Amino acid sequence: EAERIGAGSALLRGFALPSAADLVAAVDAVISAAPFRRMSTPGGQAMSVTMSNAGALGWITDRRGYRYSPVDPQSGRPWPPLPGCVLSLGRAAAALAGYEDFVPDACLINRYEPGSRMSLHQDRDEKDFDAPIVSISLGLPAVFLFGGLSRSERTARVTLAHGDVLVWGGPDRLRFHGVMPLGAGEHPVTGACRINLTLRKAG
Ligand code: MD5
Ligand code: FE
Repeated sequence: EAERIGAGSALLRGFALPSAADLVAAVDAVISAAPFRRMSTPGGQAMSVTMSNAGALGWITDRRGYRYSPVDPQSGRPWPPLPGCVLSLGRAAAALAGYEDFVPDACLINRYEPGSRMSLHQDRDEKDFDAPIVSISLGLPAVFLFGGLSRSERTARVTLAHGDVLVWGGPDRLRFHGVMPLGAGEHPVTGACRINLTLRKAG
């Protein structure tokens, strides 16, 4: 069932399909309190992906750098709580991949429209690299790039479709990765976009 991407990772195809409607409703509720917004890199470039967060901590970027914040800088209020259906799905996926005690405190929500992409990077803003990251894909498919531990290593590509769940941990936690520009399309559940939820232990 689980496809091994690397020694510490597992691709669970369709694992989120049974709860996809609940997940989309949960995202809608989060977004009504903390709308998707376009953030800028420390260098001043607007990202093409729009983002929001749920949980005790949320990932943000601005001129001062990349970091986690307990409050939404746009509202000054705490991020909406982590939805129960997201938490239970993420914990179940982590357990299937061999991470029994995953207690995420952050959920970054990325929204890709046609043309949106994410360039090759590592996720290094979390305190504890021993905890895995669980990624849930909803809506339009995307080509995901996963590389090695150095930027120059060649990347492999895997298509992530609606309902796919990826768990990254252990020796794969710090791999370089990115997302190719999203193709045009219309998905019955999300419309003309891809939504990616990443559950993290940030603090
Ligand atoms: C996405 N998001 O599809 C991806 C899914 C991000 C991001 O990359 O930072 O918001 S998370 C994929 C991931 C996380 C941690 C490690 C690895 C991949 N990896 O080692 O390849 O929007
Ligand atoms: Fe990332």
